[in-house]
Amino acid sequence: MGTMKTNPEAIARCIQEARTIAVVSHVNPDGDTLGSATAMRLILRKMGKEVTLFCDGKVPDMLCFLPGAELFRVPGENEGPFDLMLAVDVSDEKRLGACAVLKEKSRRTAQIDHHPTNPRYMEENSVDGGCAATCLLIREQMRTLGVKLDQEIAVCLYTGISTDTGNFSFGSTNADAFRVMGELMEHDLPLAKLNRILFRERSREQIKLLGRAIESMTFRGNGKIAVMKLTKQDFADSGALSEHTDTLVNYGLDTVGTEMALLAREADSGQIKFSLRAREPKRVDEIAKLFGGGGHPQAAGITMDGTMEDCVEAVLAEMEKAEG
Ligand SMILES: [Mn+2]
Repeated sequence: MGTMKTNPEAIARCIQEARTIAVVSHVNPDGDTLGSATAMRLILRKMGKEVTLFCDGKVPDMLCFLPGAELFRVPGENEGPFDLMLAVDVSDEKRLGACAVLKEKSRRTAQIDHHPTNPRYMEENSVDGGCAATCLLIREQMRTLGVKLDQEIAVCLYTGISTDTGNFSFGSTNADAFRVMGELMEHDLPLAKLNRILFRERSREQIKLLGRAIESMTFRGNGKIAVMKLTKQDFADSGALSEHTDTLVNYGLDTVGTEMALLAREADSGQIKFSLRAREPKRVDEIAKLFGGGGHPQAAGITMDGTMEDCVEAVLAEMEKAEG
């Protein structure tokens, strides 16, 4: 991988020499990639550039407030050509999805990212694997470009910084994040309003489903494993969709005394889908692999065929072994 260092000067040269710029976010877009891209659009427009936003994936409802969120699209048949393609927060080429075609339609390619595993797949790569969010690197890039902050850009940058740091609670949160945060506040960042949208509001369906999930919670492994189950009936009664299960498993792990959590749900396909979580040093990725799943050490998933009871007992047996 070599040394991971940002190179805002090289990116600035690419930008200065370009007139038309394609800014690209990653598939299954999150707050950091969309915040980075929408901020970049505002920054580049201040420089008189012609900007097009691309993303292979729908902008989540929660992030539709971002200025320019409605402009994202998948590349069409006769797209471009562009002077520059700039990917933001895209950890590897596969995460470009259908936007990968823009590489051939752009005279130059560049990226800004903060994933330590980034293989530097563009011509110019400004990558800092130790940075908490790509939006922090966008702030650095603005200085090199000589573009000043304003309230709209502050909203975009805050979205990426706050979501990638778990609202300033993950281990990756550092002094840098707070220094930039201070600057954003000086530009009238509507903090309370954005916090409500990003971290508190849920749809009625999600709240109803949350109730079902919590009601189903039981404890195993001497109380150290929280177990939640959602049936097709729970989804039908609440009106929620399977995408609404996203963060529910965290309620298991947030219960005092637990070290691992499991949420199992009946998918429309009839299969059983698992979300597994663990608190360090416990891990769930190896357990997930045993059942053909995968993920990160502390957050993994599995899809299985079988009845809810059989599947849950099989996975729980392995989790209890790991709990020892
Ligand atoms: Mn990110």
